[in-house]
Amino acid sequence: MLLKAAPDLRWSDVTDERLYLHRRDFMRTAGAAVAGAAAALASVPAAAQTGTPIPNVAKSRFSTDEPLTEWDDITTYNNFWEFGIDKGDPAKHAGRLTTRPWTVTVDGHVAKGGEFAVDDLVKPHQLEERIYRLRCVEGWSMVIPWVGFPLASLLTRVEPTSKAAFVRFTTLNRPTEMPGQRRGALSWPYVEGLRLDEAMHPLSILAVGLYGRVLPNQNGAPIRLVVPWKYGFKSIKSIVRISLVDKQPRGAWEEAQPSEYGFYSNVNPEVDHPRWSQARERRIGEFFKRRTLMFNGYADQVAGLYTGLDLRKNY
Ligand SMILES: Nc1nc2c(c(=O)[nH]1)N[C@H]1C(S)=C(S)[C@@H](COP(=O)(O)O)O[C@H]1N2
Ligand SMILES: [Mo]
Repeated sequence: MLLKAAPDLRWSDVTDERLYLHRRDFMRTAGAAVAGAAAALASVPAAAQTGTPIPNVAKSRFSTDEPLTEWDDITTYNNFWEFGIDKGDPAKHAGRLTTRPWTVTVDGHVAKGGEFAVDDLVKPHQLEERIYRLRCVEGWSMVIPWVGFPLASLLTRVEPTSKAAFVRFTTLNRPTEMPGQRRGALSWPYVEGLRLDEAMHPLSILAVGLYGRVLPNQNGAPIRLVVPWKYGFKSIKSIVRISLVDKQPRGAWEEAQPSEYGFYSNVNPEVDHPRWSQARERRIGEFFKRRTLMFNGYADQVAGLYTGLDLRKNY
């Protein structure tokens, strides 16, 4: 049941802005995949691809229609501790990260694992725009138009075996390009995990872009996880390994502070962080705080994953 992308284009192909807009118009009116090749500039260095428009992005019924957070806020107010702990550090330092060549190893309890060049990993999948709320455990939130594809379509492809119960994700470990990794703020590399059924949920995506453009490094290029009903730290950036495992993985934050950060990390306004309330949040760009919603507003879609689980204990 894997979706096929239009075979003539790669998500990382370089096209110029007008061509991109024209393609979108054409798709809207013709309602068909666009034929013809993009002006691919294979020799353009990876870093230059950041911000490049991505062709053939479909709309998704899973998007919220709330107003979008501005590009400048999404790309300059970041948590990516590999580049420093201040919100402005990732935008300052992540430009140095080399994102090609980049391989993602898929291993563990899978029949068809391996080491994949990131573009090969992405290519078979129909890219979609997914406008999701993101709620950081620190008490702020954004509305982000990601470009990505369901994690489930990748997992289905690699064929998890019956022993696979969880998915463990690992970020790149490269202190030469990630100055934060030369300090011990967290234990590196950053790791996060999901239960297999959470990973297979249609809302869980791997993102490669935002606002229709190749993902800026500070947002987790070349590929990052987005799980919108969980606190933002579960949405691990710059992934190099996806492992199907039988034991519940221990994430970087759980490792650092197990009394404050649990495995589930579902957004829950009724369970306070030990040092602050989680009842309200500040939407970046807005002045007044708003009420935080259970499962970040995705309860209708995901509450069923947790029936029978005590969400106060399993925070
Ligand atoms: N590897 C890695 N992934 C990470 C983080 C990090 O420090 N390192 N921070 C997390 C946190 S706390 C949040 S809120 C989101 C922020 O994503 P954004 O900067 O794209 O909004 O990324 C998450 N993914
Ligand atoms: Mo966060």
